[in-house]
This record gives sequence, structure tokens and C-alpha cells, in this order.
Amino acid sequence: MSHATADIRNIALLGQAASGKTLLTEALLFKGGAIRAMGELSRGTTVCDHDPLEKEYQHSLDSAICHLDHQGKRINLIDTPGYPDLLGRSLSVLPAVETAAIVINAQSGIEISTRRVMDAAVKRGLDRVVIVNKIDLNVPGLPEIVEQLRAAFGAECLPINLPAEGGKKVVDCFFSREGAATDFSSVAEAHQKIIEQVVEVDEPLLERYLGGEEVPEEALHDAFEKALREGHLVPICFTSATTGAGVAELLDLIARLMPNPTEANPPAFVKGEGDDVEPVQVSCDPGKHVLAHVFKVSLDPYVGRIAMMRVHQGTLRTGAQLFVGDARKAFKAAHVFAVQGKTMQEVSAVVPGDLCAITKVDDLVYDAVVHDSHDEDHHHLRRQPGAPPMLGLAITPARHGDEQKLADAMHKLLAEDSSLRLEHVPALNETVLYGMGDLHLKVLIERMKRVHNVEVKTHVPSVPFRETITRAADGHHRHKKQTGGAGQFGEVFLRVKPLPRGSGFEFDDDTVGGSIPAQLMSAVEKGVRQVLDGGAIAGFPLQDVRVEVYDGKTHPVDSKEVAFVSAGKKAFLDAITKAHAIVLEPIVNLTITAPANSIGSITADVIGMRGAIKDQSVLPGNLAVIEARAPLSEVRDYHQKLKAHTAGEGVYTMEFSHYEPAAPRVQQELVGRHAKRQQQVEVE
Ligand SMILES: Nc1nc2c(ncn2[C@@H]2O[C@H](COP(=O)(O)OP(=O)(O)OP(=O)(O)O)[C@@H](O)[C@H]2O)c(=O)[nH]1
Ligand SMILES: [Mg+2]
Repeated sequence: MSHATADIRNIALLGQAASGKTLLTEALLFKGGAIRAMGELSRGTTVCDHDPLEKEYQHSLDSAICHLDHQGKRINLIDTPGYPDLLGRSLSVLPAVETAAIVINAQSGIEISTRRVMDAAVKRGLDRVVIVNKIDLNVPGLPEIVEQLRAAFGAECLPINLPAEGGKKVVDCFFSREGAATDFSSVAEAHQKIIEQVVEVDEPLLERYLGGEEVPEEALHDAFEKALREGHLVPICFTSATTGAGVAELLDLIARLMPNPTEANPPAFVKGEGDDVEPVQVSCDPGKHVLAHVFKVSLDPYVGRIAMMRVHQGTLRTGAQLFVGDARKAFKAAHVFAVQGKTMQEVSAVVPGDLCAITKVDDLVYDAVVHDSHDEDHHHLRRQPGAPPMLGLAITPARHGDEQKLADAMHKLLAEDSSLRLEHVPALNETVLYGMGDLHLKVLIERMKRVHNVEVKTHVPSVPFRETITRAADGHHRHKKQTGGAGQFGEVFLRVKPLPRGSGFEFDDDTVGGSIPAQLMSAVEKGVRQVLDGGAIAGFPLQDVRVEVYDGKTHPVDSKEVAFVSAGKKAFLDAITKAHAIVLEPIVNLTITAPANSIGSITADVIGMRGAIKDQSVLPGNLAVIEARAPLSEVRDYHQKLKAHTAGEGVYTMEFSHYEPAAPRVQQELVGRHAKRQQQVEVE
């Protein structure tokens, strides 16, 4: 079926794990006639949770795309994982939609994940709707959930329908002014509140309304879109994915009131690189150049790479020549697909605002911009930095000789998942994979085994300690070798000075009268730098050091580069042994969000880890936000600790703050361990 841009609705379902997003998506697909029967989560037969691992864990592990047609509208749904570890994967699909539907479990009310997805949707300027699901459980606290939502996210959260008959059905409150009895509040009250909220964004409408005139609901459409777009209205609706209550009403709401791609805030495209970017306007004009954005990449063992795209401008036709980013060479979109969970159906054209997939193109990585003219080179979608991945695991291949295979698999996984980071630490010869939490990394490692056929061993990564000096000192070395023929000669006098924390390394030529000529000076610097990585006392890289070479001697024949590399190295070693080197340890900032009743135990725990509390506050919805600071070496397993303190509800972000001298106990231990290692090397 072909559909125009104005008939498209793109909606991502987000929110806490087990709130029913996947089952609700299934219910919507069923009610909309896209599937003949509802699949079952426990059997892994739903459209969105089709992966064997999803069946095993009974949680969505990745986002899934599907669609249905209702009232002549094409409704694209993206079901996302709610598990806190996988939030990065969920939020990465937001550039594809106009509407974020935040699903809440009626039994548990607002949770931390609710707040995080709500914040992310606001930052992106998305229209929002809240869906309170599982009303069949007839929980008594529904009015409190509405109040909680308004306290936490603002008075703009207003019911647009209400449950009735103990959650057996749902009654519309927008199109109807009065109606049947509801489980709480009333149709008339909810109707009045929502209409008043809508007319507030439109001066002439407001005047008509205040003048006592009846404004027909059709006349409210544009104001409704404006209110959604500006975050002045966040409708709340009620559903049961199991009984189907409220599902038809939700479909009608989506088709009649939620924005089409031209009605929401436009996507934040920019042109240029780095800080030097300018916003660019894209329009849903089907005749303009094609501009599409890759919002998800997955790797299918049979199909290969699948890139999901949102077309933002122009019409993407099968056979088109397309460019990825700033590439000169085009690829041909030989096949373009509409996606229904794991099934893909070939289509001939995709209009602006719609979603599609292209397979087997390796350059299509997450966040890539695809276009059909060089006019759109250097176009990007403005990034919304998310929480950085924090839980690190050092990985090595389990089988000898699998290094390249592991590197290739990692490369592919990184392209799929923007909430992953890989870091190689040469000083420690460690490759560390950072993810959002235990489950995230566990699933990846299982995928690596199942899909990429590489088994890995993991261990807790080492802490990146550093060394520095605490006072200035002089160093000198004369390198002289006279063995038979040509000799080697070089002599270097230098001074080391401590630099302010975070300055790194500086090298300065302070010689006068050319006592060391330029090309030999670079040999001195080379020698000095050879020492930096290995450190002075504990084997960690040296930083915040300035080296000033102030004198030297050359020999007319024997002054070769090697001689000055060696003299520089040894003069530097001479200086740092006198410069009172110390070990520095990384300090991190932590922002912890947790239920308010766990503040006490969290604070005590942070202090026990040599940390300090910088700030704390309580947010509506009984959530505490604690800002703290602690040495990285103490918080590497904080994930587990926080889980234990908060029954799994707490989340935190961690970022590097600065280096500080390590505590004396830590210093002694590290220096002692290094000395022992050196002795062993000497014995061998
Ligand atoms: N009683 C009741 N149970 C529901 C309803 N919707 C979902 N469930 C159940 O809640 C559990 C979680 O449902 P899912 O659809 O997997 O939840 P989800 O939000 O997709 O969870 P994640 O994928 O982990 O984020 C399953 O056991 C469902 O059968 C509902 O409306 N009523
Ligand atoms: Mg799910």
C-alpha cells in the first residue's frame, strides 16, 4: 500500500522493563489487522521479541520495528528494550520518530527508567504520550499514578481517556464531552481540562473559548499539534495489552491526533564538522534530494548487515545511487524493504517520513546519513550525548590465534550499538569493552559466540594509574662508546619540572649557542619519550612533566642519533629519580539516581569507598539524585553494590574528573608490586 507523508505516524514505545511494551505492540498490530493472531512472549512468537536470547531472558534485548495500517494511516511502531542496561540502545532509535510513547506499569507507577526516557524525549523535542498499561489488574492506585505523573513531569500530563468498569474498558474524553461512568474522575472533567490546555497555545481559539463559544474538536487539531510539539500537553491514556482494553482507543488516538512527520518539531540536521556546524532545514518534500538517517544497524546471521533508516527528505527509490556521509563512491540501493519484526518485504519507493531497511551495505553504520547528491555532503543529525557506557570488561580471545576474528567481531558490534565503547590501553596491553551494565555486556558476549563464532575470556580491567613528579630536578648523562672503528658520543644536561595537573608533557630546547643541533635535539626528545610510558616508580605512564634541555656536548664525528637517544633517556631517568615521583589515581564523578529511601545506605557506601558526597536532592516521584566523587579503583564494581542497595532500581553515570595523588597505602602497594616485577625480570 502506498501512503503519503501526511498519513504516516512514527511512534517509539519506551519505558520500564516489563511494563508491557512488546505485548502492547503485539496487541496494536493485532487490532490493526497486521497479524492474524497475537503471538506469545513465553514462546518467543511475538513480532518484536523474536530473538532466541529474548525468549530466554523474557526481555526485549534490542529495538524492533513494525507497522500497521489503520484508518488509512501507516503507523510505524518501534518497540524498545526497557531494561536499564539497554537504555542506550532504546534511546538510539529516537531520531526515527515524532512521538515517544512512554509506557508505565499500572502496578508499579513511575520508576527511574520512566524519568530517563521522559528526559531523553524532551531533549529531542519529541511529542510525548504516556500509556498506563495493565489496567486489567484493576489496581486501586490509578488516580495516584496520574498525580505522580503530573508532579514529576508537569501539569501538562492530562488523561485523554479514562478506564471504566474496573479496567475492563476505556472511555474517550477528548472527542466526547460527557459519557459513561469512569473508574475515577469523569469524562466531563477530563474533557474540560484537556481542551483548556490545548486552547492555551492558540490566542484566537482561547478568546473564542473564554467567550463561551463551543469550539468543535476538528477546529482544535492544529492547536493540539502545537501543544504536543511545545510540550504543553502530554496526553495520558490507559490500556491492557492482555485484554485489549483501550487498544482500539489508542489506535484511534494515534491515527487522529498524533503528529504526522510534518507536524512535529523538525529533525535537528546540521552541516559541518565539530563545533563548526550550522543548522540546516530539511523538508518532507518528496521531490527534493534524498536525505535519510540510519537509526539502527543489526547483524543477521543469514541476511548479514541490516541498516534501518528513516527517510527525512525526498523519495528513496529502489535502484537509486546513494552516498553514505561524505563518501565519493555511491552504492546502489538494489533492494529496499519495509520491516515487520524479523520479516522484510521489498518495496519500490519510500516517501519522506517513512522507515525502511537496506541490507548488505557495510558502510551503513549507526548514525550514518544517506543522500543522493553531493549537496548533502557533511550533513549530520545533531547528536544527543547519552549516558556514557561505564561498566568495563577486559576481553581476550579464548582460543589462541583468534585475535583478528575478535577484532572483526568487535568492529561489527560497535557499528550496531552506539552505547558500546572499546578502548585499548597500550600501557596495560588491555582491550576493554565498556557497556551500560551486566546484562548489556553479557548479551554481547553471547552474541559474539553465537553470531560471530568467537569465544572470549573476560576479567575486571586494570585501573589506569599514572605517575608524576613533585619537584624540579636536574639530570645528566654522557653517552660514550669507543669500540674499534667509529664511536658514539652524546652528552645531555636537562631539568625536569612538575606541571599543573592535566597538562600532560612538555619538552623544551633551552640550549644556547647550538650546543645540541636541532636534529640531535629530536633524538634527545625521542629518548625522553621512551621513558614516559614506563614511568619512574610503579610502571605507569608519567604525566604533567616538563623537560628543559639546557646544555649538551657533541663530537664532530661520533655524535650520532643513537647516542643522543640514549643520553636523553638516561639523563631523564637520572632527573626523575631525584624528582620525588608519585603515583596518581583517577577520580570520577558519580551521579546516582535511586529511590529516596536508599539515600542513607548509598551515602555511607560512597564514604566507605574513600569518596565524598557533593550534593543531593529529592525529585518528585520519591527519587533521590546524589552527586558524588570517588577514586575509580574503588568504584569499579559499583554496579553490583548499587543494585544491592536499591533492589536493582538505582542507576548511575560516571565520568572521569581528574587525577589525584593516590592514597599512601595505594602508593606503597603499587610501588612494591612494580619493584617485585622488576626483580623478577632481572633474575630471568
Ligand atoms: N496483566 C497484564 N499483563 C501484561 C500486560 N501487558 C504485558 N503483560 C505481561 O507483562 C510481562 C512483560 O511484558 P512485555 O511486553 O515483555 O514487557 P516489555 O515492556 O516489553 O518488557 P522489556 O522488553 O523487558 O522492556 C509479560 O509477562 C506480559 O505478559 C497487561 O496489559 N496486563
Ligand atoms: Mg519488550
